[in-house]
Amino acid sequence: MATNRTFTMIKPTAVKNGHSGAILAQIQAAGFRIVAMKKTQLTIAAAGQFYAVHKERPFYGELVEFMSSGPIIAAILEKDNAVADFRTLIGATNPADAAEGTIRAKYATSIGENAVHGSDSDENATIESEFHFAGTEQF
Ligand code: 3AN
Repeated sequence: MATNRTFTMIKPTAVKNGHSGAILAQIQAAGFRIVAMKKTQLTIAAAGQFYAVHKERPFYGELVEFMSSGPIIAAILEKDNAVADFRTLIGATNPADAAEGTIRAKYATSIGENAVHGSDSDENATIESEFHFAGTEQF
């Protein structure tokens, strides 16, 4: 997959609170093109696999439980410098540290329930995109 792509999920609380439309509008206004998108719910097993890289971290169990607690919106996004630019758009992991106007500053309710996921590298963007989408679902 090209390195101008990143992967995102709108997390369960943000979906439940009705912020999906506003978040997607902000993502598109920032110049990202939607390559693939779906509303889905992760099983505990799937969330555990997706976040396996965090297995040893103290918040792993809480993270897996939260991310499987309700529907999410998963999407692949395309833009020059997608991974870095998307992380700038969403802001810091802890919403208390997220810059004003960023998606997490506006919609996150806590460090765990922080509104959106954004891939942290081109390599992980590819792995995470392939976790959620077949090639035939990407346009
Ligand atoms: P980011 O999502 O900004 O790359 P990571 O990779 O450090 O941040 O963490 C992955 C996810 O784990 C975060 N999006 C957040 O939901 C959760 N998380 C990170 N740190 C904590 C924490 N201290 N307590 C609870 N959940 C956390």
